[in-house]
Amino acid sequence: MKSAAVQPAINVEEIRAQFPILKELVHGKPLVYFDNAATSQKPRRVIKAESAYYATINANVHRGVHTLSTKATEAQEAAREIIRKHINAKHAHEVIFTSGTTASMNLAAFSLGQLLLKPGDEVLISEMEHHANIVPWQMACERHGAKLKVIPVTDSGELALGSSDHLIDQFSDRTRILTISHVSNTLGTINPVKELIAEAKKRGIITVVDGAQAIAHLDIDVQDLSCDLYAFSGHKAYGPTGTGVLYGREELLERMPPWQGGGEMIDVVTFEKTTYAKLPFKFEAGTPHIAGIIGLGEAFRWMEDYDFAFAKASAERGKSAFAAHEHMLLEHATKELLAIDGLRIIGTAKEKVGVISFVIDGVHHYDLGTLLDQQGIAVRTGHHCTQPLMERFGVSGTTRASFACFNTIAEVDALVAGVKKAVKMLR
Ligand code: C6P
Repeated sequence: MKSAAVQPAINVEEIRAQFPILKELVHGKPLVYFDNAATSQKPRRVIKAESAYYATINANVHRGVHTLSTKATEAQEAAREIIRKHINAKHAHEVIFTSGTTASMNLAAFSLGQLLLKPGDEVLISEMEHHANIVPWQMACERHGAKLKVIPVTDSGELALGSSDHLIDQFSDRTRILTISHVSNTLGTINPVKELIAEAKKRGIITVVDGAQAIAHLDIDVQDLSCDLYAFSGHKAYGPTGTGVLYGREELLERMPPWQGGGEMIDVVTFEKTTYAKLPFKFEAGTPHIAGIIGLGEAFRWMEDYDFAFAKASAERGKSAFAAHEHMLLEHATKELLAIDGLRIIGTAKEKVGVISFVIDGVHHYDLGTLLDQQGIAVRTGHHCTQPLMERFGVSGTTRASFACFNTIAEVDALVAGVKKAVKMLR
């Protein structure tokens, strides 16, 4: 393992060489991919691991005694173990495979709703949540007669946590669940989730973290955070689409009822009654995305090799070489974009990952995104599945650039030049 003190800057060219898609041309121009918050690109190792499963060991898992099924099961469970290690969960059975953060949140909201919510109870979220961390809880509240309460967001895009001796003024004696994003997909804000969780715990409130935008950028230690549940998508962390995880603390998962019924999640089925399988299988009904999960395991091995290994060994947990590189890109982009007349950044929190959202007077984000695409530059435009947050900032949408380890300063300069060119054409 490398130590933080001697950690060299990452070798971006070496990293770029591992992403085949970066050689693609878009409209005859080299691809500049700045839509990593929507989905990251995949290194060759991940693509190979997924196709090797289909080419050599394709079989269902936990179902057969034959050789291929045993090999597929071993490969899937090895992925579970590498993810356990990466997020520092106590047990591998606390890692539940899902199809992504959306599925993880629906599982959490359905099951915790059944377990905890009574009429008049409250679920606390924030104004910066992605729809995946709003709608499932709204549905659970409707089912159980509970209320959704919302922590507001400040002008800089941070949580307005109150000024009294309570860290969060919004906690009440009816709050049962706090569910909050670790990092905002639209603003890039890193929320103080560890402190929030500590406050919630003092009051016996169950805590859920949406880690979709944190998993590829921060060093996640679920025991250190002390959260009850932590959700993320594999495809935002260099892994395949259709993969995700819900981490849960063992004692809570044991108490939570299953979300979906079907094969593999049962112990004994009769027409009168079904008893459920042990963790994690109680929450994994049906055939999983085996190839994807194996690819996801390889994505975590890849991140461990190239990035996080040093962070785990350092005293300064939470820092990673990728994050430091992305932060440098963020600072450069912020400085250069702010020099453009009429451009305003939405989300200026002190603690941010490499996400930059902006609006420009007299320029529609959709037109800007289209003109950038013609220059080979991929950004996301629109509301980013955070409509209440757009309303808070009084905009219909933004243009968002989100950075990954393989992006370069030259690409940021191409974005800035592209924006300037587009503004001239559109104004
Ligand atoms: N945000 C974005 O462009 P899924 O789609 O299930 O993998 O992830 C949902 C999700 C949940 N929470 C947060 C904070 C997210 O950012 C996302 C996905 C993408 O910002 C697609 S909308």
